Amino acid sequence: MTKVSWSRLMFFTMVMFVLTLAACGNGDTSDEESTDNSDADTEESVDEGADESAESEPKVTEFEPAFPEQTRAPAVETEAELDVEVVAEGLGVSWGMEEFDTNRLLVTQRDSAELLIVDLEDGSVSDPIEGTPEVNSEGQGGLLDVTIAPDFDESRLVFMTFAQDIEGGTVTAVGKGVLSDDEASLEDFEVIFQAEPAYEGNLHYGGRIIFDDEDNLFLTTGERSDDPIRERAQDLDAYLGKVIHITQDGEAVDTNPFIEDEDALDGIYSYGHRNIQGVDFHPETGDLWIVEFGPQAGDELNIIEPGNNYGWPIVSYGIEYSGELINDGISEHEAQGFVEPRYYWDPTSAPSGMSFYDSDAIPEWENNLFIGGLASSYIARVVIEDDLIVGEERLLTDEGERFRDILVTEDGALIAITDGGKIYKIAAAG
Ligand SMILES: [Ca+2]
Repeated sequence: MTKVSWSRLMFFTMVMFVLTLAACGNGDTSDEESTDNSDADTEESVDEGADESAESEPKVTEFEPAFPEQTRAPAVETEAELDVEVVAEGLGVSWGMEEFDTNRLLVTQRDSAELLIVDLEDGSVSDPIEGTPEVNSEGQGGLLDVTIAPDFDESRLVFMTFAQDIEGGTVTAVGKGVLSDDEASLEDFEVIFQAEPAYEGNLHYGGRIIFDDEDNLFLTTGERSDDPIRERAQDLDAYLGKVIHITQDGEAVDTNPFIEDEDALDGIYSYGHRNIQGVDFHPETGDLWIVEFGPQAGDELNIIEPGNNYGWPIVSYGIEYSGELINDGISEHEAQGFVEPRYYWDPTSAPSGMSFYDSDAIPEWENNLFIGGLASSYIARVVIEDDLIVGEERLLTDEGERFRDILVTEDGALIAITDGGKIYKIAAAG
């Protein structure tokens, strides 16, 4: 295991800020994948007087927020002493994880479609679990998220999302299988849901899943990126660009908002989203929060309510990668009949997986939201009061990693997995 000094992490923050700007400004149309070479000349030009906070960076767009707290929150800094440890490294793109047993994680490998068990105490990594599904691993596809059934201790049910080949292209699919007692295989794996229509493309699968307190699943999808398919995010007869609410058998939950609407798909819970890779319930309010990847800037934090339209691609606080305006260049959501994001980023935070800190192990972090950044190469800590974002901090800025997913263990450690195949553990010092 490798120990990383926290002060050293903070020292190189500015370096990564410069790199982030370089990565964001390159006009690459493949947002998620754009920065694989961005770490090249890292350790140059440390500007000691620099401020790396969200509030002081140059903006990409001319848009103004609908309310003052909607973007560029004041910088905050964790006061507690923290230990940062690389628990495991050398893995592939690690996309999703779940703590299925105390300090033991199920971790997906996106490209190889492997499901692994990682022990946080000794850093050991298991052989791949047999019985995982066939995936399409082109582009942003592959084996994506993993979670366990609420009654896992009895049922041993594991749920996963993945990009699947079907007639007409690929879809975001959800499947489930039973983890064998020896933890070596997933048995009776079956696909329970496919977010149709299929599309011949390999971008924007969304793919996070989370159980609610009635033991049903929320699934997030993407709108498959390309113009015009992305316009299907607005359509209620397509599962693209949606939050979807299904049972453990893949059926629509019978309280869903469009059940009575014959022209709408029953599984849809909310719509008008771009690419949602982060979802969690606020520990205090119980609200469902998501983070969605914007175009160039305009990544959004949203509180999801049933039946609501979040506006993509009609309105956005971001612009096209080409620099052109999106649609008519309208940012304000509410005036156009859409839900305003609670928060948005300009420039981008390239947000992927996220987790609320629902432990008291680090008291000042309680109910804060932690979001993994890809091209941005940091973990965003977001402080929320009364559903307003009142502070933002950037963690692990000098690591040069693309942070793909975040979880908080039962012991209150913050775990981050990366596209570079590392597993970080951040815990209170001592
Ligand atoms: Ca929106």
